Amino acid sequence: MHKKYKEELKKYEELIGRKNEITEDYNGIYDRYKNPVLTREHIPLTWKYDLNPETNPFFMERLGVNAVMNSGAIYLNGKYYLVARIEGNDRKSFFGVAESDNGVDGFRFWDYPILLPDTCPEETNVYDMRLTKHEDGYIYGVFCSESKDTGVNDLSAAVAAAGIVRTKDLKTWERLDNLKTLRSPQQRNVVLHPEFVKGKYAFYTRPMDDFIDTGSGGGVGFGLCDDIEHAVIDEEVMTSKRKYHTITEAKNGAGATPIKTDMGWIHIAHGVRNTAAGLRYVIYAFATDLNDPSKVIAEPSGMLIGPKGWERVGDVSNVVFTNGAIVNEKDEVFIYYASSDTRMHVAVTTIEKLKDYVFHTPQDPLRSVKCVEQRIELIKKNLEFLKNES
Ligand code: BGC
Ligand code: BMA
Repeated sequence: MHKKYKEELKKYEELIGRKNEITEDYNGIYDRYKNPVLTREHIPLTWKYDLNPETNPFFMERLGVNAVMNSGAIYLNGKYYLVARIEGNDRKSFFGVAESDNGVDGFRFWDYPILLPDTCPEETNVYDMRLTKHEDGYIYGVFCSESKDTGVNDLSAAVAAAGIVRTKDLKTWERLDNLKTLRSPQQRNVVLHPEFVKGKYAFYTRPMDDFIDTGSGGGVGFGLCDDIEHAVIDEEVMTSKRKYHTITEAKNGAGATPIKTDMGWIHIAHGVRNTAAGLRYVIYAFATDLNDPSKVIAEPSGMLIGPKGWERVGDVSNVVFTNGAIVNEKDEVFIYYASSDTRMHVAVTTIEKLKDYVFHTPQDPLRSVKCVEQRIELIKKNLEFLKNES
């Protein structure tokens, strides 16, 4: 055995064994944890090195990993699972299952990454899986399946579609047909709703005209389909809309699988605006009606999570992105989010707090003058409250 192997293994075990702690960063809405829950250093050494000194005398990485990010999340038999997007040094992404006992530290990858059934010969890259425990008994994974756009003379032109797999144990994965949306040429950020709606499978979609530009796509869409094995959506209605001069101006998309509460479905999504420094991604929340999950019933103003401190820096800087959250039996909510397409973090809250946040945070009045009025009203109430208290 190479002596470097022992050294690196020791570092790896120390990293996995490291306890996480809550940061001092307070907002009352959630606790942000200090250490990332997954990084590229969490990738097992066996995935990167050839351990045999005869064929790898320098103990060199043969297949390096660049980043671990945008992870689907699911709670099964008391354990917390992330199906992470792992990006090799070759830019291709793939999925791997990491498991933890408490959801905030100790995440360890299973021995092998997931080898998806190779059913789409044109598919070049896969990423950002959302996991849905559906009432039909399966766990579905919906992810972005990306192929080269051969219709134009541009080497970087791509087509994004929603790939669908299902499993019962995160070990054996069955690949179904990619989702077809008859009215939208491209799809990314598609999420399967956990329950049947009007007896059909229901998807949150993100209609867009082009690979990057959502174009006429107005926001997070919603559509029904009869057959999950050959999923086709005809009509997409709008749920959370993109709006001028808000955090969703350039694009928005569904994130974690919606969380069911007695007041409505809570959605944790992402919003994007354009800046001189590129696209800025933040996380926001909204709620939809229990009986009609496409109908928005509450939309708190602004972002829930924005990139902070060193989270701002990475492969694609100034980005936080979520595609997975877990609710445990104590009604604690673990929001998993990646920063700057580089690493995974967790912010923890509860169902009670999330409901209070979503239903009692004022809406965005959309204009500065109205925002000041909104804030003055709060200050006035507070100053009166403080006067009466003293
Ligand atoms: C990347 C994604 C990104 C998308 C749009 C893809 O090629 O892998 O991370 O979200 O392009 O920019
Ligand atoms: C996208 C997403 C993510 C990524 C983000 C920022 O459009 O689908 O994969 O985190 O861009 O690069």
